[in-house]
Amino acid sequence: MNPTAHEVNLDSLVAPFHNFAGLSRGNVASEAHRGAVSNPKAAALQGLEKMKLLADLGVKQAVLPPQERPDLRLLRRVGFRGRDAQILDEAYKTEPRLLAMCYSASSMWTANAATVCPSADATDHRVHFTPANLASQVHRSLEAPKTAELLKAVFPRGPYFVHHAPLPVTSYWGDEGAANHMRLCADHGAPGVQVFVYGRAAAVVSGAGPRIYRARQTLEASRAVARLHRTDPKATLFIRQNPCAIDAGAFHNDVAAVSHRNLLLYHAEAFEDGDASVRKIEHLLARRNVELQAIRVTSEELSLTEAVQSYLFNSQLATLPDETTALIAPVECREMPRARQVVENILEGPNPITSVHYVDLRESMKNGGGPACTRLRVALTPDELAYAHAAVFFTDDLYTRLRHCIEHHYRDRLTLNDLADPSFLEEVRCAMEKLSRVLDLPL
Ligand code: SUG
Repeated sequence: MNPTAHEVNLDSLVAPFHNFAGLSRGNVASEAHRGAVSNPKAAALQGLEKMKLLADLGVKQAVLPPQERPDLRLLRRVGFRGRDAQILDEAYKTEPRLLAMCYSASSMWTANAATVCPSADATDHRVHFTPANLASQVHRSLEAPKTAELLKAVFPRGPYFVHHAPLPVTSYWGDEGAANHMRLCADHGAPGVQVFVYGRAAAVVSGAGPRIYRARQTLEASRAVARLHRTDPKATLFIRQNPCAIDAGAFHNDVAAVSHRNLLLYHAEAFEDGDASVRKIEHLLARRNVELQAIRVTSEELSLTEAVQSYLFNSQLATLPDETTALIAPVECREMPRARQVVENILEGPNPITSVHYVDLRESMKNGGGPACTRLRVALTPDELAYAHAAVFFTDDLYTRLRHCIEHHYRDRLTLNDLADPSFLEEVRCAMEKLSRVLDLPL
């Protein structure tokens, strides 16, 4: 037990080529904004301001650089030839959707970067990382190799950190990372309960699944990650997302539920067997002498559709220095009267949440990414924290330098046609180089 452990929030800076290509099936916001004009500058500043808010609230915050795109290597691998400009031109003319896949800024949703197991939960007492293969979609599957490299750079191998390879990239092991994983505990440094939330069992052919969309996370992937992370089987649970929630647009569990320490904020329709899942979590936590504090929001209070529109359950929960808990909710929750009412009820209810901060992440939200999507939580003891790459930790100076970079090197208007422009590629390369210097991480 290490009660002084901290939870670090690792966010990725939004890339200068953030765009709306409508690539994600089952993600209603992404599909609805296909072809819209994006504002990469606003997107990056919105993400940065959210990081600053968390840092100012006393949460340990760290930043990853965006991943380099377009993935020209992939385009060459599938037969495009010539100079970079020719490849862009040819791909744009013949397979514009493929060009958009290679130019996606999707590494900004760091909750999907990996699953992390803190040392308190691993039987070998080390911190385990498994980058998510994101096998369900081409544009996201491109992220895993670089994610693995970045995580190794930030959490160097040695006495504390263990890095596993992403699971094989096939739909059998579809792995979406921490967005389909919850950890409940009394304190970040105390042994907790690991909850893997899967959408489908790849090995089971029959049975009722989502009717409209395909579930992304498989039980097989969740089991593999739990094995790799050496979690205690007596403190590990595998529960299934409600297929109806997936069909309503909750493509990841974190669109319908969020946990923090012993707190679970969830929609009554989030899990397939409803409250039986929550009782299982409660039972395992009780074995650790921890009492679950569950906040259940019913469909009468907020329908699944409203949950997906407001992204209420994609709020972040953060323990403040005075031990109260803050809800970091998207501004959409303030604007939708029924979501706002739920927030107000939560603030008045018998639970540790006493404050709300509404954050504007509209650019990310238009692609289906709310506050919780943009961060990967890593619980670290002081020794583990001291071993991590210091340059990525948020300071006022880092904030100022990143802000300067965004203001000078990011466009405020980007269309899908711009992706074919070789001068835009030059612009992107220049911005990426500057960012990698600020964060002292390789491109
Ligand atoms: O995988 N959107 C992402 C959003 C990920 C949200 N993450 C969590 N819920 N943790 C996705 O669907 C849209 C890209 C586009 O359409 O261009 C996209 O990939």
